[in-house]
Amino acid sequence: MLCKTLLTAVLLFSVSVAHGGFVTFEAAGANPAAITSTRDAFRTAVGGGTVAGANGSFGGLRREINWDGVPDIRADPNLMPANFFNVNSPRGVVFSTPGTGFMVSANSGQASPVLFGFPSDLQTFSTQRLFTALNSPITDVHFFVPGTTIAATTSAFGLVLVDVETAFSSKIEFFDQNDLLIYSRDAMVAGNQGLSFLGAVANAGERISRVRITAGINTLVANGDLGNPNDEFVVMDDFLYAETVPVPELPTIALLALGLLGFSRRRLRQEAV
Ligand SMILES: [Ca+2]
Ligand SMILES: [Ca+2]
Ligand SMILES: [Ca+2]
Repeated sequence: MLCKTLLTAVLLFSVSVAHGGFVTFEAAGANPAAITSTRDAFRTAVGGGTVAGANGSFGGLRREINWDGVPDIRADPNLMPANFFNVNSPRGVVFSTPGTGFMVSANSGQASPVLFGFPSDLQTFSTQRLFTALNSPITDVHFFVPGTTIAATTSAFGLVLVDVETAFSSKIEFFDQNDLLIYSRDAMVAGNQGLSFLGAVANAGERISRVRITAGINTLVANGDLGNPNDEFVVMDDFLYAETVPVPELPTIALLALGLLGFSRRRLRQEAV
């Protein structure tokens, strides 16, 4: 009986991971107003709140990163450390990229031009800073218990993309703890200088261990300098995600399961005798 219960629990868990769904939130348009109601609906689905507390926290239920509080010394032309939002401002995310690092754009009055030097292509959703990987369109987002190295997962992630002009150029992908792809969605086209919101919320208990953002095809090399002037250039603004939850230690679960199985086998043998 115990064996059967355990097996059923394992099967249910597997089914929910493999076949669960996500609710998508998406919109695109020429200005912030075009995507604000969709962003607000995403916020509501992940716990609500409109005014951030310390470290971008909304009541302990979700977080946001709008890049705007990053100090000048960590902004264009300087790199932003990949772990800035788990160390300097602990929000439970660390970035990686096949490229050469990360940059947030300058505020007006800094030595570097604003908007990464592309005022005719880019605009902000939240003023004034934007975010991008350098020399790659790919940013991977890894989740942690904020301020620690304890691996964590989230149940929802969304972001604002800037200047998506061609279909299938930009997307988000979610991976579970086994690095299996559990969600993928292309961003809506917003046109030159436009804004796209794209996010998804787990509705069947799925846990997101990593988010891969593909922002366009082009790459920013430095302020005003693209990898290929002819390719689709896309950068990012606000990130929104559900509060991270620590990953259960697998050895503990495995030991518990093995212990239960051993116990039930002993009982079965005893009953048979
Ligand atoms: Ca453009
Ligand atoms: Ca911003
Ligand atoms: Ca573009």
